[in-house]
Amino acid sequence: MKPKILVAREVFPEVLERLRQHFDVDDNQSDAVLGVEGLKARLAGKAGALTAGNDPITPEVLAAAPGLKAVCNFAVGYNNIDLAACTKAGVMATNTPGVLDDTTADLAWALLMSTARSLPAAERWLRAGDWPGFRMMDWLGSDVHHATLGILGMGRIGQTVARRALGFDMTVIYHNRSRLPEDKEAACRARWVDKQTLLREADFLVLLLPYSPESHHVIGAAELALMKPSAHLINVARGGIVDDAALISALRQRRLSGAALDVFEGEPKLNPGFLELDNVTLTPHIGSGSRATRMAMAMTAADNLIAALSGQRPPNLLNPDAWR
Ligand code: 8YV
Repeated sequence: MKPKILVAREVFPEVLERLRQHFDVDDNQSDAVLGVEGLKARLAGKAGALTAGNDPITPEVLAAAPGLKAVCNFAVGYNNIDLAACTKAGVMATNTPGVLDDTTADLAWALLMSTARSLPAAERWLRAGDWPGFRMMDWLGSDVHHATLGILGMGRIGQTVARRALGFDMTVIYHNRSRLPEDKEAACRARWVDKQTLLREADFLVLLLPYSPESHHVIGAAELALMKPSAHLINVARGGIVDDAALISALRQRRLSGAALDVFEGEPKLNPGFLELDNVTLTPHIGSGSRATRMAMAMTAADNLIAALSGQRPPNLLNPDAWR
């Protein structure tokens, strides 16, 4: 008999097909968000699960699924998974590092360019029929070329964003708990600085750190106050890293020129303050959203699950202590 698994969200048919070769699959192609109660009900009797970054794998969910051996996120972030609780329950947890670096870095750049030149607001203005023709003073943006790019969180995606800055002749500075080895710094022509220097000097500050209790509100009122009034903030990492209320206040008072955000505190709900502002670009958590990358993420998660339930160590195991 094949092991039973849950695919907690909609995935490509090719992924389901691959999983069905190995498992008895309970799918959720209607894509209803299951939440804690839904997961508890659907995970009972299952040996494994493919989950999205917003499926909460809590101690309560784990307690309802005593047969569970592996939870494989199709996301690089795993703040939805209580890793310590998984380890305690002997459940392997995996993520999908690497496959989404370029696509997420591309979106970071799209947002950076977008906020630099107020593209969404300018387009709304044009669509509304408000464009009277050329005027010298309309939509005066910020130059990206030769500006200083600051990156907070210099993992794989941060480095990928940095390498793209070369084409814009930018100065690149970064802050990370640990400094990159010299060859990696050289590859992205980036210089390590302390956090205060990063905040003070960046013309464009891109956030690329994982969410955890330590990174909660890493950018709040005090940090925003250190930034140049001409600067732009770009967040493609996680909601909660930025104090959204403090950001709205800074943008409203033009203490910060602009922001571009793909992630929000409490998403998919949005602080309504954002909607009143023209100096913010808003996208619905689409950092990894190219067809090829989403397919690679889902297939990577499937590979992890197949390995985990066939007695092999999954390639992207997050909690080695759960490996039996
Ligand atoms: C996912 C993400 O789209 O990988 C991550 O951490 O935030 C996104 O790429 C999302 O979490 C769906 O699982």
